[in-house]
Amino acid sequence: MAYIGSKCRACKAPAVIDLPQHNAHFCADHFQQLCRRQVAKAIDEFEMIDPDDRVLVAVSGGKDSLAVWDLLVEAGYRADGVYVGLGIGDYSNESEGYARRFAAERRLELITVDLSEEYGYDVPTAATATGRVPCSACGLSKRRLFDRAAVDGGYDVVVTGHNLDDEAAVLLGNTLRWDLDYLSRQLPVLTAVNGFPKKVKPLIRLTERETAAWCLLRNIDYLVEECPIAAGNKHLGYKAALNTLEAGSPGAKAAFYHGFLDRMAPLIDRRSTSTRAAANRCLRCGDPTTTDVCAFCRLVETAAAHEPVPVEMVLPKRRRR
Ligand code: Q46
Ligand code: ZN
Ligand code: ZN
Repeated sequence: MAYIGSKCRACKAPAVIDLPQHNAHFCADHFQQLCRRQVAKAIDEFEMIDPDDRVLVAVSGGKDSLAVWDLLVEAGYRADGVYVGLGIGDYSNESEGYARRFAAERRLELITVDLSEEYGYDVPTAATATGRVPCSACGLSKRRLFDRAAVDGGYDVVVTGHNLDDEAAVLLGNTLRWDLDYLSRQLPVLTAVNGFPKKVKPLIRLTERETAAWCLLRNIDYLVEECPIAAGNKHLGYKAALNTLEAGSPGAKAAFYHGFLDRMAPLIDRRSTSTRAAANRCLRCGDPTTTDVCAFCRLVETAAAHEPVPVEMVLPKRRRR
């Protein structure tokens, strides 16, 4: 995959990737060094992980979560993985296979949790039962199950594979609505509070093109297919808009997101009304909540009482046969 005639900025060997935001090409070795440096910089700058922390990586079987797990293990962190079976048809079956193979080939510990077995519902059923877009029920379920797995397993920190594209897209959505509450919570580190584990995003300095290239160069086999029920997820449109800007102004995406973290986030700090810090306790599960029964317990009650819904019923219309 060498770029014909292009040379690595660091060593002048044939380049395998061009990074317009760095105005440079890199060979395989120097590209990997750049990825390691970017992850180490994010971890240091935001005090994400201590060297002796027990780390739990939320793994989906996609490129980002497998790349961050690989990068952390390579850097010497004690990192296990957790995979949540969401019941999204073949997509879930395949993604679990990728996560399991990655862990088995590297002799890493992978915890698996199945939403249907543990709580009696899956994402298609939850989306239908609540009448909301699938990502809403899915995100809430994943957050809770990752938190639970971390607390039950005695882990110090939960790592997610959110990359620069993900974070910039969420930031654009929050900014378009000037949602100060969400903006004030959009930080790459959530501290441990009220029994919730610390959560961090070490890939905020890498784009999804870079995490894909990392996987390719490191022989990491990942699920390329996107989630079939992601439609309705506005972030896909925000990502496309940012990619258009980036094509015309390389580095715009990073400047937008990191400028927010450097200059805007400190100004709106402490506005957050996150349920993580709420004083009330859920009557069902005992977790912090601003209402009597937390959003997750309400979701479980609604979804588990509903007839199981096959994934085909929640596919966007253009994907149904
Ligand atoms: S798995 Fe779940 Fe994602 Fe699919 S339903 Fe949405 S949130 S898109 S990362
Ligand atoms: Zn080089
Ligand atoms: Zn609850």
